[in-house]
Amino acid sequence: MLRVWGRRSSFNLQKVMWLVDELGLAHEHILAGGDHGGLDTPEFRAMNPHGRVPVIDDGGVVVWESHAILRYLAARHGGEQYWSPDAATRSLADRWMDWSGTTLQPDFLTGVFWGFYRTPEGRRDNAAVARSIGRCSAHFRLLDRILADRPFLGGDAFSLADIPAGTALYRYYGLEIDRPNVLNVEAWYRRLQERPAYAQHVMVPFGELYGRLDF
Ligand SMILES: N[C@@H](CCC(=O)N[C@@H](CS)C(=O)NCC(=O)O)C(=O)O
Repeated sequence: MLRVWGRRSSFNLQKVMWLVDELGLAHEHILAGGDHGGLDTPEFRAMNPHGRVPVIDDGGVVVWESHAILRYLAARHGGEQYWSPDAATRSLADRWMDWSGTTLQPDFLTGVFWGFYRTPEGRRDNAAVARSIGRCSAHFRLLDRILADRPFLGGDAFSLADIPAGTALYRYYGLEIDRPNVLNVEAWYRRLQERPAYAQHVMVPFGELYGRLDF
């Protein structure tokens, strides 16, 4: 049986649980990280030397790093919809996953979510947060142009392309920050919210993270 470690408020765990549920995989979810702890035990470090969640154990195959887990699950269990035998088709999702990890996440998750929401008010670098919010506006305007002629980031069908960037939407729209008017992104967000797996695993209240830098 597939086992998945992570806390429900973990952005990176949410990506994995979203896919696990889309694929209908039987699994055991073990709460770990944050107030649940458990990341420093020898057993956990043997699975992930970095002591971070998410981690999966799929019948003895241990994988850490959220996008590596998404690719593993898609390749192992996703069939052609999630893992095409054609390298060019796979690259349609791959590019958006890597863009999210290297561009959107640093500006949104680190710059805005950590810099603004998770940092206690008196310790915020407001100028840096404002710059990150501005870069996020540019990223979401770009996504808006991409989504003008397609329902999902990778094209006509939901795919891995939607998961990392789509996971950011719940927090992006949940913060009191300036956002651009991006109607195509909003329509995409509505389409994702209609998916039961998104509603269950991504739309998780994140109030426990307010003003907390300790995990
Ligand atoms: N690049 C890693 C980041 C892993 C990471 O930083 N995970 C956070 C949660 S999102 C964590 O383990 N934090 C410590 C904790 O929850 O106690 C990934 O994508 O999996």
